[in-house]
Amino acid sequence: MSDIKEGIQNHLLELQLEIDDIFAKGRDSVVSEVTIGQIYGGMRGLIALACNTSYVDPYSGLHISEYTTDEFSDKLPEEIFFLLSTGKFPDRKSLAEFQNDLSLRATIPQYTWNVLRSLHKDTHPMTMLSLGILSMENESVFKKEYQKGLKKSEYWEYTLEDAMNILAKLPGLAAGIYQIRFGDGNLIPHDSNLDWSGNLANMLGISNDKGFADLMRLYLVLHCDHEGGNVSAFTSRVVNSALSDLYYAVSAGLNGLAGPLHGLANQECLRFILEIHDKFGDDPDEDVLRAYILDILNSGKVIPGYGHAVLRVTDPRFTAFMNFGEANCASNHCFKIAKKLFSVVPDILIHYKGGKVANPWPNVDAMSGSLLNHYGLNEFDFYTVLFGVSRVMGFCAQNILALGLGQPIIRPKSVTNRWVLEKLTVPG
Ligand code: NMX
Ligand code: MLT
Repeated sequence: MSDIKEGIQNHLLELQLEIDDIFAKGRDSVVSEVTIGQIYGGMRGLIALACNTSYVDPYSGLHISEYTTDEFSDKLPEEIFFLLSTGKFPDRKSLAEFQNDLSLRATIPQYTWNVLRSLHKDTHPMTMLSLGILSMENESVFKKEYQKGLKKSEYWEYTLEDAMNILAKLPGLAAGIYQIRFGDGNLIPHDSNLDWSGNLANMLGISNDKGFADLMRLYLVLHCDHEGGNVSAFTSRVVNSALSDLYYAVSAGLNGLAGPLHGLANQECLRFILEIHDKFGDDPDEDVLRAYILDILNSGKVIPGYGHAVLRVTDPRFTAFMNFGEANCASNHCFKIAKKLFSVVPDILIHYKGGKVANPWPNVDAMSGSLLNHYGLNEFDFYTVLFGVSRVMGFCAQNILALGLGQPIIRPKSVTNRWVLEKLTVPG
């Protein structure tokens, strides 16, 4: 048995013991009540899911296992996937075994390239990523084994197989999409001497600068997971809870990530920064910037990269990117504008419309595009693909653990206005 599989097996046993203890102490205890406002308001703040890969604290941000963002941001993405799915970092031997296994599975079938090359030239790279994964669905080991007859306790093992196959192919798939959509269509081959993010950096063929490879590593680490309730992870889990295999679930999650209020915000951020640059130059006056931000708000648009459904402070992932920028691209014009926005936007959002914006602080998307711009990755339609490559680690780990813990199909109850009105007039 591979070390990662053994690690997951052990983690599942620990998690199951905790759940047994929780159930023994109070299976019927109430931990959250739902208001009518929440029913109509996207269920924000409603505690209704268990997810053990990661946890987002409103004030200290993303935690994976016991580690804060600061404490894991110097790791490799492969180590992070190990942590998400086993609760522990791998030792050197387990890491090498895992990386080697990924390397052996990296080949992408020709039919996937045929599908991607047949699309309209303006197809969004996120559509290509989602479709690329979905095109390989016939390869699902889980599906084949399920059709033969699988015990429920074995679901997670074959889902891990699918996860390994999908993760292994992601850097090549993403880089291939970049070449087909923005380059000359020639693919740079996978290099088994490079690690997961090193391969992505290399196959993109954008920059040989070590800083770019370092940024890809950091990028793939910081976007890996954000607990269970964000649009893409939740979508992926709901789809997989019907036992649709991981290819369906990952593709579905990516479709959610492609929305401008979620992952696409990173491309919107750079678009926004470039607009500011075009209008006001390298070093816009803060008052001019304030007036511009207010104009945007008054036209009914959101300020991309600001706000969050859970966080109530500056996203530590933003801070990690800003620190990287200070060290590696402090003179870049986009980075300087992103920094200036950080000193101007929160104060405006705090006071905007009587404080209706719950979190005026920047999220992960407010800074990442400026760093990519510095290294010459200027096709901002591609940015969410990078987010997606990383976030698939979270989708995979969340689904493996949920299946391993025997979680059932997800099916909350919805109600009609009439039902709510009756509930209000006839309480109880
Ligand atoms: N600019 C303008 N208005 C905002 C912003 C913002 N950045 N953030 C929230 N609001 C508004 C929001 O539209 C809502 O207005 P209304 O009542 O008129 O519908 C009001 O403030 C209350 O919303 P919140 O409860 O603060 O935020 P919510 O939980 O609904 O949404 C986001 C969270 C992240 C969707 C929201 O803050 C947003 O649209 N931000 C900009 C897009 C963005 O950066 N998304 C990336 C999120 C991170 N990611 O990578 O996925
Ligand atoms: C994420 O990383 O998924 C975003 O910050 C959105 C969220 O957590 O809701």
